Amino acid sequence: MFSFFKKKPPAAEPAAVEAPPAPAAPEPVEPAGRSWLRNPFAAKPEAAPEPPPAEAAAEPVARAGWVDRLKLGLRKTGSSITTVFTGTRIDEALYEELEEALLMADTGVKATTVLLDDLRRRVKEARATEPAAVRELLIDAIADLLRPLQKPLVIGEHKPTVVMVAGVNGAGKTTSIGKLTRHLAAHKASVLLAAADTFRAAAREQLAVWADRNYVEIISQQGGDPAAVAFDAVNAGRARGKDVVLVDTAGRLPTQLHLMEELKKIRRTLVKADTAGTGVPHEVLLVIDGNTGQNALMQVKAFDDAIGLTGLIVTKLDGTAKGGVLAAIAQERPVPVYFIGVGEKLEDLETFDAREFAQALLG
Ligand SMILES: Nc1nc2c(ncn2[C@@H]2O[C@H](COP(=O)(O)OP(=O)(O)OP(=O)(O)O)[C@@H](O)[C@H]2O)c(=O)[nH]1
Ligand SMILES: [Mg+2]
Repeated sequence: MFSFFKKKPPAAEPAAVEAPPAPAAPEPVEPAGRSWLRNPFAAKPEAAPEPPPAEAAAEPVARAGWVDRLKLGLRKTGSSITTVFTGTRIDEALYEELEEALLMADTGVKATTVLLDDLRRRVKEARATEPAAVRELLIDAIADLLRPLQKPLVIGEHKPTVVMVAGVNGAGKTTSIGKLTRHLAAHKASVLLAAADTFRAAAREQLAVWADRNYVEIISQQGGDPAAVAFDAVNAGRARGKDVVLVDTAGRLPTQLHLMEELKKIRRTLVKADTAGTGVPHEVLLVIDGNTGQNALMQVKAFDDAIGLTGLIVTKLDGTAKGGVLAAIAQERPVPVYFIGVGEKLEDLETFDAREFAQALLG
């Protein structure tokens, strides 16, 4: 699974979990040299003990480059917040400046208030006297606020695991699906793509390119009903014994009510295709563009209300993104963030770590 342990249906393989990376034979590392995706699909030693927690020893090294890219992307936010701590005193002016900087970083009024209250409490408790110490305490406060969003995407519990992907136009849905496919395929998970964006030929072609590149199959239909494509894909995924079915959908705004109805229909149809009653779709992901600021929170709420989200992928945190919106999401609609996109390249998709993000946010 896209997490750090494997679950399988109990009857098929009781208590089967992924083996921990033994020191003598470490987990195979993908070409890009990262280790965040453990292979749940490769054969494992019979008497494998329980796996260690996600933070295996090699993890910090493997993730270092990604954190740097994230820092670079969030540098504007980082510098405007850290400027607040360059003074010599912890006073009301500092808190006021900080409030302004957090609001500018898209943190939103509610999360900003919560963070500032929490920070004041931490400063008091730690008896901090230097503004620099406040910066460290703010990292702690943000990390704690974001922690409920830190959750791995689980692949492997059901066969196939059906993942529906939605979002506004151009958020990065298809690219993120491509990256996920690449990583899943590289780790021997068999993937089937569903081009449930049937209206634009370019959309189908874009997904087909990803399918070709990764040697995975695709279910596609010109101008057909997106829900029918999704339905076919689940059946085909089951018949062909695929591990994962990724359903790409057309971009739409929450205000386009007929398109939101279509999205609900795709979801309902996926449920109907679930003849084995395993809970299809197992994951309903929203892809949000990290640059959309507070609007991203509105998107999360609207799509969650419409189709019941299980996770988020936040893309484009490498550009001019401010990043604070994750705090707003954590405060107001805590849907887990499975992945962060920090570029257009394959390796620019990483799992979300609350503390790393808080550190990157504060430069
Ligand atoms: N810089 C950057 N660009 C990204 C990232 N993710 C996606 N993109 C780019 O964003 C643009 C749109 O990506 P798509 O994957 O086509 O977006 P989509 O949500 O599928 O778009 P529609 O299907 O048209 O709604 C492309 O140019 C991608 O290369 C990212 O993390 N960082
Ligand atoms: Mg697309």
